[in-house]
Amino acid sequence: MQIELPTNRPAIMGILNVTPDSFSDGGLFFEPEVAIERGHQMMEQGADIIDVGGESTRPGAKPVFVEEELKRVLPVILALAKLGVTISIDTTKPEIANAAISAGARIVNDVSGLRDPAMIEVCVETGCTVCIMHMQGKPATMQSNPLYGDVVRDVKEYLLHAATVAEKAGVAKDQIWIDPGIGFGKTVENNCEILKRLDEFVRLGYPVLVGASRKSFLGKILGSKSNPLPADQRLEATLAAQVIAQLKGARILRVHDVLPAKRAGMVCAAIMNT
Ligand code: HH2
Repeated sequence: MQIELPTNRPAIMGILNVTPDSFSDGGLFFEPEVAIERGHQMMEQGADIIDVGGESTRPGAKPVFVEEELKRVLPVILALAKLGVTISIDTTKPEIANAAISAGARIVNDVSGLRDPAMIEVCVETGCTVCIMHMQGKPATMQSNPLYGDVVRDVKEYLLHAATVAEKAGVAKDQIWIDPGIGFGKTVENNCEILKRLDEFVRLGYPVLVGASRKSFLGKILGSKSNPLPADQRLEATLAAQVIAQLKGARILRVHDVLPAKRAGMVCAAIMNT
Protein backbone atom coordinates (compact mmCIF):
# COMPACT_ATOMS: atom_id res chain seq x y z
CA MET A 1 0.00 0.00 0.00
CA GLN A 2 2.01 2.93 -1.24
CA ILE A 3 0.82 6.36 -0.06
CA GLU A 4 0.38 8.85 -2.90
CA LEU A 5 2.11 12.04 -1.80
CA PRO A 6 1.37 15.40 -3.43
CA THR A 7 4.10 16.24 -5.95
CA ASN A 8 3.73 20.04 -5.99
CA ARG A 9 3.78 20.70 -2.22
CA PRO A 10 4.58 18.79 0.97
CA ALA A 11 1.89 16.64 2.56
CA ILE A 12 0.62 17.99 5.86
CA MET A 13 0.49 15.41 8.64
CA GLY A 14 -1.69 16.66 11.49
CA ILE A 15 -0.69 15.52 14.99
CA LEU A 16 -3.37 13.89 17.13
CA ASN A 17 -1.95 13.12 20.57
CA VAL A 18 -4.46 11.02 22.51
CA THR A 19 -2.33 11.41 25.64
CA PRO A 20 -2.52 13.15 29.00
CA ASP A 21 1.14 14.26 28.89
CA SER A 22 2.38 15.26 25.41
CA PHE A 23 4.80 18.18 25.55
CA SER A 24 2.59 20.84 23.97
CA ASP A 25 -1.00 19.55 23.92
CA GLY A 26 -1.09 16.81 26.58
CA GLY A 27 -4.61 16.25 27.93
CA LEU A 28 -6.34 18.40 25.30
CA PHE A 29 -7.46 15.45 23.15
CA PHE A 30 -7.38 12.62 25.68
CA GLU A 31 -11.12 11.82 25.55
CA PRO A 32 -12.01 9.78 22.41
CA GLU A 33 -14.90 12.09 21.36
CA VAL A 34 -12.67 15.16 21.65
CA ALA A 35 -9.86 13.44 19.74
CA ILE A 36 -12.25 12.39 16.95
CA GLU A 37 -13.60 15.93 16.74
CA ARG A 38 -10.04 17.26 16.51
CA GLY A 39 -9.40 14.77 13.68
CA HIS A 40 -12.44 16.13 11.80
CA GLN A 41 -11.23 19.66 12.31
CA MET A 42 -7.75 18.86 10.99
CA MET A 43 -9.29 17.17 7.93
CA GLU A 44 -11.38 20.27 7.24
CA GLN A 45 -8.26 22.41 7.60
CA GLY A 46 -6.55 20.39 4.88
CA ALA A 47 -4.53 17.69 6.62
CA ASP A 48 -3.42 15.01 4.16
CA ILE A 49 -2.57 12.53 6.92
CA ILE A 50 -3.53 12.28 10.59
CA ASP A 51 -0.88 10.88 12.93
CA VAL A 52 -2.55 9.26 15.94
CA GLY A 53 -0.38 8.63 19.00
CA GLY A 54 -1.19 7.21 22.44
CA GLU A 55 2.18 7.57 24.13
CA SER A 56 4.19 10.75 24.65
CA THR A 57 7.86 10.63 23.69
CA ARG A 58 8.84 13.81 25.48
CA PRO A 59 11.92 13.49 27.69
CA GLY A 60 10.88 11.91 30.98
CA ALA A 61 7.41 10.76 29.80
CA LYS A 62 6.02 7.70 31.58
CA PRO A 63 5.88 4.51 29.46
CA VAL A 64 2.38 3.31 28.58
CA PHE A 65 1.32 -0.37 28.67
CA VAL A 66 -0.02 -2.00 25.50
CA GLU A 67 -3.61 -2.32 26.83
CA GLU A 68 -3.78 1.35 27.74
CA GLU A 69 -2.25 2.53 24.46
CA LEU A 70 -4.74 0.39 22.51
CA LYS A 71 -7.62 1.83 24.52
CA ARG A 72 -6.47 5.34 23.65
CA VAL A 73 -5.84 5.01 19.91
CA LEU A 74 -8.19 2.33 18.54
CA PRO A 75 -11.56 4.11 18.90
CA VAL A 76 -10.07 7.22 17.31
CA ILE A 77 -8.52 5.35 14.39
CA LEU A 78 -11.74 3.37 13.76
CA ALA A 79 -13.83 6.53 13.68
CA LEU A 80 -11.48 8.57 11.48
CA ALA A 81 -10.62 5.73 9.07
CA LYS A 82 -14.34 5.49 8.21
CA LEU A 83 -14.13 9.05 6.89
CA GLY A 84 -11.47 8.03 4.41
CA VAL A 85 -8.58 10.10 5.75
CA THR A 86 -5.08 8.57 5.62
CA ILE A 87 -4.02 7.62 9.12
CA SER A 88 -0.63 6.88 10.59
CA ILE A 89 -0.02 5.30 13.96
CA ASP A 90 2.73 6.87 16.06
CA THR A 91 4.01 3.96 18.12
CA THR A 92 7.13 1.94 18.86
CA LYS A 93 5.15 -1.20 19.78
CA PRO A 94 4.51 -3.86 17.11
CA GLU A 95 1.26 -4.98 18.80
CA ILE A 96 -0.14 -1.46 18.61
CA ALA A 97 1.00 -1.04 15.00
CA ASN A 98 -0.68 -4.29 14.01
CA ALA A 99 -3.98 -3.47 15.71
CA ALA A 100 -3.96 0.08 14.33
CA ILE A 101 -3.50 -1.19 10.77
CA SER A 102 -6.36 -3.67 11.23
CA ALA A 103 -8.46 -0.70 12.38
CA GLY A 104 -7.64 1.27 9.22
CA ALA A 105 -4.25 2.99 9.67
CA ARG A 106 -1.97 2.77 6.62
CA ILE A 107 1.32 4.13 7.93
CA VAL A 108 3.47 3.11 10.91
CA ASN A 109 5.38 6.05 12.37
CA ASP A 110 8.09 4.51 14.53
CA VAL A 111 10.17 7.04 16.49
CA SER A 112 12.48 4.25 17.61
CA GLY A 113 13.54 3.76 13.97
CA LEU A 114 12.61 0.08 13.59
CA ARG A 115 14.88 -1.03 16.45
CA ASP A 116 12.46 -3.88 17.23
CA PRO A 117 12.67 -6.58 14.51
CA ALA A 118 9.04 -7.50 15.30
CA MET A 119 8.04 -4.06 14.00
CA ILE A 120 9.72 -4.83 10.66
CA GLU A 121 7.71 -8.08 10.54
CA VAL A 122 4.46 -6.15 11.06
CA CYS A 123 5.41 -3.84 8.18
CA VAL A 124 6.19 -6.78 5.88
CA GLU A 125 3.07 -8.74 6.81
CA THR A 126 0.62 -5.85 6.56
CA GLY A 127 2.28 -4.12 3.59
CA CYS A 128 1.96 -0.75 5.33
CA THR A 129 4.14 2.30 4.68
CA VAL A 130 6.67 2.99 7.43
CA CYS A 131 8.35 6.16 8.64
CA ILE A 132 11.76 5.38 10.15
CA MET A 133 12.82 8.12 12.57
CA HIS A 134 16.24 8.62 14.11
CA MET A 135 16.55 9.01 17.87
CA GLN A 136 19.79 8.96 19.83
CA GLY A 137 19.21 6.95 23.04
CA LYS A 138 15.77 6.69 24.66
CA PRO A 139 13.18 9.37 25.41
CA ALA A 140 13.96 9.32 29.16
CA THR A 141 17.62 10.27 28.69
CA MET A 142 18.01 11.39 25.07
CA GLN A 143 18.48 15.09 25.82
CA SER A 144 21.01 14.67 28.64
CA ASN A 145 24.15 14.68 26.50
CA PRO A 146 23.62 14.11 22.78
CA LEU A 147 26.93 13.40 21.00
CA TYR A 148 27.74 13.10 17.31
CA GLY A 149 30.76 13.29 15.02
CA ASP A 150 29.00 15.00 12.11
CA VAL A 151 25.31 14.95 13.04
CA VAL A 152 24.05 14.82 9.45
CA ARG A 153 26.44 12.05 8.45
CA ASP A 154 25.70 10.00 11.60
CA VAL A 155 21.91 10.31 11.34
CA LYS A 156 21.96 9.59 7.60
CA GLU A 157 24.06 6.49 8.21
CA TYR A 158 21.55 5.22 10.78
CA LEU A 159 18.54 5.85 8.54
CA LEU A 160 20.13 4.29 5.48
CA HIS A 161 21.12 1.22 7.47
CA ALA A 162 17.64 0.83 8.99
CA ALA A 163 15.99 1.30 5.59
CA THR A 164 18.30 -1.30 4.03
CA VAL A 165 17.51 -3.82 6.78
CA ALA A 166 13.78 -3.21 6.25
CA GLU A 167 14.09 -3.64 2.49
CA LYS A 168 16.06 -6.87 2.88
CA ALA A 169 13.29 -8.14 5.16
CA GLY A 170 10.71 -7.42 2.46
CA VAL A 171 9.45 -3.84 2.94
CA ALA A 172 9.07 -2.22 -0.49
CA LYS A 173 11.47 0.69 -1.04
CA ASP A 174 8.66 3.02 -2.11
CA GLN A 175 6.90 2.37 1.21
CA ILE A 176 9.75 3.71 3.33
CA TRP A 177 9.96 7.29 4.58
CA ILE A 178 12.83 8.65 6.64
CA ASP A 179 12.89 11.30 9.36
CA PRO A 180 15.99 12.82 11.02
CA GLY A 181 14.07 13.10 14.32
CA ILE A 182 14.20 16.79 15.20
CA GLY A 183 14.56 17.09 19.00
CA PHE A 184 15.23 13.41 19.65
CA GLY A 185 18.68 13.35 21.27
CA LYS A 186 19.76 16.55 19.49
CA THR A 187 21.06 19.92 20.67
CA VAL A 188 19.75 23.23 19.29
CA GLU A 189 22.78 23.34 16.99
CA ASN A 190 22.23 19.72 15.87
CA ASN A 191 18.60 20.49 14.92
CA CYS A 192 19.60 23.64 13.02
CA GLU A 193 22.33 21.82 11.13
CA ILE A 194 19.95 19.01 10.16
CA LEU A 195 17.41 21.47 8.78
CA LYS A 196 20.07 23.52 6.96
CA ARG A 197 21.45 20.37 5.32
CA LEU A 198 18.14 18.51 4.88
CA ASP A 199 18.83 18.13 1.14
CA GLU A 200 21.52 15.59 2.08
CA PHE A 201 18.78 13.37 3.56
CA VAL A 202 16.57 13.93 0.53
CA ARG A 203 19.37 12.65 -1.70
CA LEU A 204 19.14 9.23 -0.02
CA GLY A 205 16.09 8.70 -2.25
CA TYR A 206 13.30 8.21 0.32
CA PRO A 207 10.54 10.75 1.05
CA VAL A 208 11.74 12.83 4.02
CA LEU A 209 9.39 13.70 6.89
CA VAL A 210 10.18 16.60 9.23
CA GLY A 211 8.62 17.18 12.64
CA ALA A 212 9.81 20.54 13.93
CA SER A 213 6.39 21.70 15.16
CA ARG A 214 6.60 23.55 18.51
CA LYS A 215 9.81 21.72 19.39
CA SER A 216 11.93 23.04 22.24
CA PHE A 217 14.91 24.11 20.09
CA LEU A 218 12.59 26.79 18.64
CA GLY A 219 11.70 27.97 22.14
CA LYS A 220 15.38 28.04 23.09
CA ILE A 221 16.31 30.10 20.02
CA LEU A 222 13.60 32.65 20.82
CA GLY A 223 14.13 32.62 24.60
CA SER A 224 17.14 31.01 26.18
CA LYS A 225 18.26 27.48 26.98
CA SER A 226 17.17 27.87 30.59
CA ASN A 227 14.05 29.91 29.80
CA PRO A 228 12.62 28.81 26.43
CA LEU A 229 9.62 30.53 24.86
CA PRO A 230 6.59 28.37 25.84
CA ALA A 231 5.32 25.74 23.39
CA ASP A 232 2.02 27.56 22.75
CA GLN A 233 3.96 30.58 21.44
CA ARG A 234 6.05 28.77 18.84
CA LEU A 235 3.82 28.98 15.76
CA GLU A 236 5.87 31.55 13.80
CA ALA A 237 9.06 29.70 14.67
CA THR A 238 7.47 26.44 13.51
CA LEU A 239 6.50 27.99 10.18
CA ALA A 240 10.02 29.37 9.65
CA ALA A 241 11.52 25.91 10.22
CA GLN A 242 8.83 24.35 8.01
CA VAL A 243 9.60 26.66 5.08
CA ILE A 244 13.31 25.81 5.29
CA ALA A 245 12.44 22.10 5.37
CA GLN A 246 10.17 22.53 2.36
CA LEU A 247 12.81 24.44 0.37
CA LYS A 248 15.29 21.70 1.12
CA GLY A 249 12.94 19.01 -0.20
CA ALA A 250 10.85 17.65 2.72
CA ARG A 251 7.83 15.71 1.39
CA ILE A 252 5.86 15.39 4.64
CA LEU A 253 5.52 17.97 7.44
CA ARG A 254 4.27 16.77 10.84
CA VAL A 255 2.48 19.68 12.51
CA HIS A 256 0.13 20.60 15.35
CA ASP A 257 -1.32 23.69 13.63
CA VAL A 258 -2.66 22.33 10.35
CA LEU A 259 -4.24 25.44 8.84
CA PRO A 260 -1.22 27.78 9.17
CA ALA A 261 1.12 25.00 8.04
CA LYS A 262 -1.02 24.21 5.00
CA ARG A 263 -1.23 27.87 3.99
CA ALA A 264 2.50 28.48 4.45
CA GLY A 265 3.23 25.30 2.48
CA MET A 266 0.96 26.34 -0.39
CA VAL A 267 2.51 29.80 -0.71
CA CYS A 268 6.02 28.41 -0.54
CA ALA A 269 5.10 25.84 -3.21
CA ALA A 270 3.46 28.45 -5.48
CA ILE A 271 6.62 30.56 -5.39
CA MET A 272 8.98 27.65 -5.92
CA ASN A 273 6.85 26.14 -8.73
CA THR A 274 6.64 29.43 -10.67
N1 HH2 B 1 7.92 14.04 17.09
C1 HH2 B 1 7.13 13.68 18.11
C2 HH2 B 1 6.38 12.49 18.05
N2 HH2 B 1 6.41 11.72 16.96
N3 HH2 B 1 7.22 11.30 14.77
C3 HH2 B 1 8.00 11.63 13.75
N4 HH2 B 1 8.05 10.85 12.65
N5 HH2 B 1 8.78 12.76 13.77
C4 HH2 B 1 8.80 13.60 14.84
O1 HH2 B 1 9.56 14.60 14.82
C5 HH2 B 1 7.97 13.26 15.97
C6 HH2 B 1 7.19 12.08 15.90
C7 HH2 B 1 7.06 14.55 19.33
O2 HH2 B 1 6.05 15.51 19.20
P1 HH2 B 1 4.58 15.39 19.85
O3 HH2 B 1 3.86 14.21 19.29
O4 HH2 B 1 3.87 16.68 19.71
O5 HH2 B 1 4.86 15.21 21.40
P2 HH2 B 1 4.79 13.97 22.38
O6 HH2 B 1 5.81 12.96 21.94
O7 HH2 B 1 5.11 14.57 23.73
O8 HH2 B 1 3.40 13.38 22.33
